[in-house]
Amino acid sequence: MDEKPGRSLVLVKPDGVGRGLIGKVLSAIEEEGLKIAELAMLTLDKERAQRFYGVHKEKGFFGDLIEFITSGPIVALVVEGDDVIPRVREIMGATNPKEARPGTIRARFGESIQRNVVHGSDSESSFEYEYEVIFGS
Ligand code: 3AN
Repeated sequence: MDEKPGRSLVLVKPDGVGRGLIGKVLSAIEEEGLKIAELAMLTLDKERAQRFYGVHKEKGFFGDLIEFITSGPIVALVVEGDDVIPRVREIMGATNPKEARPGTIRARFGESIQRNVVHGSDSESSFEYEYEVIFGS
């Protein structure tokens, strides 16, 4: 029996939406041969943003991160495909755009470790959690 394709929760963050980079992110995903299965534009409130980034709540940058991710609309995607989680992370590049491999989304468009245009799930369990926060009731 064929295995179900994996899923990753991808966000185009407020910097990416504000700078007109939605299309570039969608293209990079589609050109990788991955499928966009769900798509929504929304603005996170503080409570939902804090839940989304719950694993980082003890970090010094948490307040800034919440401020930033709630600063404007985001585009949330469910991306499907084989090995989707590492493949999305590969096309996004490292968290810090200065360390991101040339050609990746963050290397091309990221301005800083915070303003790095995109988010992608780092594991299947993160996907399940993030999907519930963003697309759940
Ligand atoms: P990634 O999104 O690459 O998985 P995480 O999960 O370590 O990175 O961090 C989540 C988000 O928190 C990052 N996308 C970035 O916006 C922000 N972040 C991570 N580390 C820092 C830091 N040292 N200073 C400011 N923001 C950070």
